[in-house]
Amino acid sequence: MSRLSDADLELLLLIRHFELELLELFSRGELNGTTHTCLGQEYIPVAVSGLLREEDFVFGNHRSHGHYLARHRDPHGLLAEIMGREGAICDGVGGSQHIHRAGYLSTGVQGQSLPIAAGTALHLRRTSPGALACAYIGDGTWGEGAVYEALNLAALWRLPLLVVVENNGIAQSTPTTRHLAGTIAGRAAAFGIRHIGVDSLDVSEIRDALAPEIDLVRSGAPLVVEFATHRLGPHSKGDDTRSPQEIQNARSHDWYARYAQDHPEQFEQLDRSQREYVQQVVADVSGRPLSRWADR
Ligand SMILES: Cc1ncc(C[n+]2csc(CCOP(=O)(O)OP(=O)(O)O)c2C)c(N)n1
Repeated sequence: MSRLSDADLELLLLIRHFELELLELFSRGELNGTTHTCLGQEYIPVAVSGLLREEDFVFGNHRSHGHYLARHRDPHGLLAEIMGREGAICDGVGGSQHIHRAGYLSTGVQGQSLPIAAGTALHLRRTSPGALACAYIGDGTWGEGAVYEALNLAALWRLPLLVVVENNGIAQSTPTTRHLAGTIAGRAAAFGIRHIGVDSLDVSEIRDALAPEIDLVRSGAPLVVEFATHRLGPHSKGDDTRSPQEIQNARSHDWYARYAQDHPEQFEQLDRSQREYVQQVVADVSGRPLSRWADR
């Protein structure tokens, strides 16, 4: 894999250790509800966020800790939100999935983001030419009708809309082959929308391939970028229906082990520092008082 800047590798490792610490907190009974980790998929928001600008708007989904951290690099606020502690991004009301902050919105309702992203793209075209709306969705979310209403208007109105598809081959417990007829590329083509497939794990390589395409989005040519990726963990908590072989296959695509092998010195140092940093975040946030709903 290409050698990354320390800043990019730190972000990758921040997301990885944040997710691992969340699972640890769950196993100690310190978190309520559920959570969807992006273990294995961290390189996607890291690669994409390097091509985004301050004035762009990012839409996340139910599996968005990495999307948020790549956008705002704020593990304290996110963990406080998830734990319902002081300093939470949305006063602890949104939790893991429902987060709003400048230039960023996530909701756990599949497909909900795309019509809103299309509307935001229209708004940005009028008020901030050159800015785009970027929405992350999974393969399973192509089963939602709202996706197609949004794609229709994005194509018709030439909206600066970037749809990032994290195709991890499964939606909760249903393999993509059992829920999706045809292809995502074919569905984008039906609207005359450009589609690019990415199967690389290499952040630099991905950015080189996407940079000129994302420039075109900014001038009104919507784009679907489909990442062939692998989910290392269960869908949320304790609901992994995959066979041991399927899980092993996902692990064999993990960027973490590959990068560690290719750049051991840089990796070991930054892996340690990010693990310790996230442990400090956990200690700090866990010790805070409960968050209170403020007037907004
Ligand atoms: C409208 C709606 N229906 C069902 C759900 C329950 N649900 C949450 S995530 C999920 C599967 C999502 O699969 P995919 O879009 O492939 O994303 P992934 O979880 O693989 O990242 C389902 C069915 C939901 N959140 N929203």
